Amino acid sequence: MSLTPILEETLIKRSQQKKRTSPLNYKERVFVLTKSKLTYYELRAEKRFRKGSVDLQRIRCVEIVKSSTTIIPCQNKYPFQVVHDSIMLYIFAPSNESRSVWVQNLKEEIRNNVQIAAKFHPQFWQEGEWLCCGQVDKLAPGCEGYNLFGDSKISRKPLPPVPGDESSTVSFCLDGAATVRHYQIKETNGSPKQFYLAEKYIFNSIPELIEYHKHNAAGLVSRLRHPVGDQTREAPKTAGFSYDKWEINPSELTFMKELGSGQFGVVRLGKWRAQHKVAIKTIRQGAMSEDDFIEEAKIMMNLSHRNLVQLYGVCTQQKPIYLVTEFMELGCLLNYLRQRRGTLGSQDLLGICHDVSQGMQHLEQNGFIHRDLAARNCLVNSSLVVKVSDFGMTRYVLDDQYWSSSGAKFPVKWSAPEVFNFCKYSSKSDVWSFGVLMWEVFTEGKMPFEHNQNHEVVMMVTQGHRLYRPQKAAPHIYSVMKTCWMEVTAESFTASLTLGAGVASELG
Ligand code: 4IP
Ligand code: ZN
Repeated sequence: MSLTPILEETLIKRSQQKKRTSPLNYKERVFVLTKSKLTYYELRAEKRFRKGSVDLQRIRCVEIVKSSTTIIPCQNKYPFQVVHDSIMLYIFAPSNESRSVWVQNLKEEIRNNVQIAAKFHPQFWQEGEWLCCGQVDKLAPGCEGYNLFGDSKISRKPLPPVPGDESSTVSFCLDGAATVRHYQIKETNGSPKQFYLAEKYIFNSIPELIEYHKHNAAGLVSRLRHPVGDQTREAPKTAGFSYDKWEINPSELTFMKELGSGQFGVVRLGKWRAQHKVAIKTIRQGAMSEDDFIEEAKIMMNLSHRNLVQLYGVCTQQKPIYLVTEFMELGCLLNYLRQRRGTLGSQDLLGICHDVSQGMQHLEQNGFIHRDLAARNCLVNSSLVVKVSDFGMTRYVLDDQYWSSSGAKFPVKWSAPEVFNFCKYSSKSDVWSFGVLMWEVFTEGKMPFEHNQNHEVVMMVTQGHRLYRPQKAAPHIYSVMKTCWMEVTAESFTASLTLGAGVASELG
């Protein structure tokens, strides 16, 4: 009975570093919570392999990790901690809702434990230091009182302010995102009255209180960032003062081997803070319209999905500027397909298309157009997950051979007619490119229209000619490709790519 799962979800965990020599890494694991254990599994080829387990009775604390000022080097941005014995297990959920559900259910299961902690650390143990209190001993006592049930509201939706009480509530957006927090301004009993949000920080007036907490979290979940209703954002801070959340301090980057070079310049493997592997793109001067990109980078950083290569941040306070992204061990999908020609089964090929369609669906749902989807712009990681990369980036290329439809580098063979004729981009034109990408996958990396030049392809496609059916593509797979190449009726990604669902059901 106690084995019935209460919760089950794929989350990311940080290695617990039980030994002093343990590596610091982040792994995707299927977590299963039962009445007695929290167990995590590796998912390989649809099979589960048990990697580890925590006895619920040994857990001393479960709480969210406050991380608004920390860069999180994995896709899931909502961390929580499970402290068992003296070990910290950090788990990263994909959304605030997911995190909230896990934290609340875990708390519920451990409520009768004898060894609940009296104090805990609200932030990460990182690089030999507690980020919350600066203590350098991993076993140093917690710096904040732990209240098993008092604090869990933090990740629930905030309650609306009490009517007539607005004057004493501050509301603000957290992380520039959709989450709004309401804090009650409390008053001291003495005379004259003083005001506070967090008990230890008391002020003579409300403006002083707000000014202080605009710059200091001091006991709140985050510092006060943007007053609700005020859409004007602070301008990015300049170098040497402080780094905004899309800025990465270049002195924290180590450069390692060269991975290749792209449209904008050389890409290198690197490490952030000496530990997290990242890809660092050095932007060649004159290759990119940088100011426009930097604006857009703020939006791109918020696009997080298992099948999108994550942009972690940028270094823009020096020349050349750098883009720091997720590192994908196995490189670009096109080479991956070519190198494994003959070894991949139809299910593998379909799985690749499915990954790409999921990433693209997320882009479409966020109103984001890729404009250059092709196998060369997808990457593969060591877990064989395929992710879409370089979305929207062609807009910042300064080389007109690339973006002018008659230019030699324009991706005509991946383009819908309205793109090569009128440069009319949309999610529908992304769907067209997706069809060509499927064709690349099922031919294991062939060049589309390999015997034709760009201007011939324009003619052929205009006259209704389409790519042939690859041998490995069953007729129903080929018909999905052809649907992507229908000129008039091409639907949105989500609709025509019921494919997302279609492919999934293929995968059984
Ligand atoms: C491993 O690194 C994995 O991260 C393990 O996680 C982790 O185990 C190990 O930490 C860490 O050394 P490599 O994959 O590079 O070997 P998982 O078991 O999920 O694969 P735990 O479960 O303990 O975090 P240590 O502390 O056991 O070494
Ligand atoms: Zn602390």
